[in-house]
Amino acid sequence: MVVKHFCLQMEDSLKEITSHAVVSSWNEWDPLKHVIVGRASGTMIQASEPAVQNDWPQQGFPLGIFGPMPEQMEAKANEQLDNFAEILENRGIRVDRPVPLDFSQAIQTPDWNQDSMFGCMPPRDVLLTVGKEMLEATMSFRSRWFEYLCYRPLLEQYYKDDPNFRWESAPKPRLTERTYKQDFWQEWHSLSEEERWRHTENSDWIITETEPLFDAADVARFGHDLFVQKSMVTNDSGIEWLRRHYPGHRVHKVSYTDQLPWHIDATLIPLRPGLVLVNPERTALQKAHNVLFEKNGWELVEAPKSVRTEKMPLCTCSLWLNMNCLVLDPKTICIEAAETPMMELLDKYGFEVIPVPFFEVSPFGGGLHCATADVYREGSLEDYFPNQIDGV
Ligand code: ABU
Repeated sequence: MVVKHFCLQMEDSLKEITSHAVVSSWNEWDPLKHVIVGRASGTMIQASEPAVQNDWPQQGFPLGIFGPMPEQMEAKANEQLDNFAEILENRGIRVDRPVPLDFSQAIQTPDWNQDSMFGCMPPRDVLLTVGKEMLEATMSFRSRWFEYLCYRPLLEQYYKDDPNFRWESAPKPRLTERTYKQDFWQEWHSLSEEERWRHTENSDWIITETEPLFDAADVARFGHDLFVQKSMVTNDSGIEWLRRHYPGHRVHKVSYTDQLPWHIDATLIPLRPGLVLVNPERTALQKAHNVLFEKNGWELVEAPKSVRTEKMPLCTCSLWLNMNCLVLDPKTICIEAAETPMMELLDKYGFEVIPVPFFEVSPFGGGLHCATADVYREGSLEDYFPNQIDGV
């Protein structure tokens, strides 16, 4: 009798172990327990392609020249990434790292050839975790078409370990000439400021509506509500695809006064229920945007400017990376170590602020949020916007 009881108990605890959720994350603030942190190794100034025209003659990369990021820069970036991973691990968070490919290799599909890839520092661009699902984004640069492969060893493992993990991949885009507006960059460089703003108001950038396109980093997760930015890399069709893919969620299409928008995570940053960080230079183009937050009791806090006045060489991100933070739980947040005004602001709001040196990582694709992808946060799916309104 005793033996039978013991066996049943064993069975129960085994069931518990095997059904323990490895993957789950519904928002940007619940207690973080497991995360992916990117690597700088092998990152390239990618070869020109329709969507990307790097032109840095002063740094040895004039238009048309591509190649690996300088070795010393890569070493410093990896040092800061490793240090960040260690900070997280010391706080009891499990950290996984991607497996870099040879990004210097030329790649091809039946539709195109591309002379190089990019890298795997910013997993946030590629992987979108919503609940028990991780979704590989379509991406819209040819150089980033195969980037998901760096995360496959991890996703394969999560799939084995978690019987409830939903592993999804959005339709791989063709990225043919039809996906891009011809001569966009040439025209853009000849436009006046006023004409550029007109393009922005009309969300008129390089990608067409030929096929659904989105980067995962254009999505800000607030439980039931997903705010998705239309941008240089995310089109209407991509937002519609996300809407159909998440029928249990409300997908809000948003855009801001950002001339060449590229990812929402230096524009709209959820901090905790009721508190969202907003970019004072990027106001929402939808009048209903702020009303929706206010009607649901959210405070919109304007971010202070970065202490820096110059970006790192070879950096494609803006100085607003000071907003690109990682929330560890509703009371704890990682901020770039030099960004004192941001740290002081969040301290006033009751956060324990963890300073993380990260500026050297910026040329490799972003800040602390970009460099991570959620695997597991405690918490469940909640509705933080019970009062919906039209127009956003
Ligand atoms: N990938 C985040 C970059 C956003 C920005 O530079 O504004």
